Amino acid sequence: MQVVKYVFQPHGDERGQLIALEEFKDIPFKIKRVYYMYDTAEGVVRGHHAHKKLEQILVCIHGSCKIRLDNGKEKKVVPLEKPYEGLYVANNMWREMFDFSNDAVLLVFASELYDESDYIRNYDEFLKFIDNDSSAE
Ligand code: T46
Repeated sequence: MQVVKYVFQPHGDERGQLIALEEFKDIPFKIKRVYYMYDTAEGVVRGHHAHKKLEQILVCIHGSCKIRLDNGKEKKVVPLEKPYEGLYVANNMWREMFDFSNDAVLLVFASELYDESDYIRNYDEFLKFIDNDSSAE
C-alpha cells in the first residue's frame, strides 16, 4: 500500500508560520467540506469505516494522532504530528484514528458533502464492497 503524504509549504517569517491550501493545487480535489475534531478523550479510537466515494486529506494542525489505513489486504499506521503534513485517504480505504494527544486538532478536507449512504461501517461489508468493485474494473 502506498501512503500518500503531502508536505505543505509554510510561508514563514519572523512573525511565525502560515500555510495556505488551495483546491486542485495543494489539495488534489475540489474541497466541498471541511471539518475538524478536538478534545478527543484519552484512549478513543474514531473512524472504523470506509467510504465508497469520498476522498480526504487529514492534517493534524495541533498535537498528534495516528491513522490506521487498511485497504483490505494491507494495513499501515501513519503518525500525524506536523501541521504542515497532510495524509491523503482515498475512497475504499478502512480508517481508524487513535492515539490522540489531549491537545490534538485533526482537520479534514473532504471531496464530498456529508452523506451517510457513502459510509461502509461494517468490516465484512467493506471487504465484499472492495472485492466487487475491483472485479467490476
Ligand atoms: C472520516 C473520518 C476521518 C456531520 O454531521 N457532518 C460531518 O461532516 C461529519 C464528518 C460528521 N457529522 C456527524 C455525524 C456524527 O453524528 O458528526 C458525528 C461524528 O461523526 P463520525 O462518527 O462519522 O466521526 P468519525 O471521527 O468516526 O469519522 C469522521 C468522518 O465522519 C469520516 O468521514 O473519514 O472522520
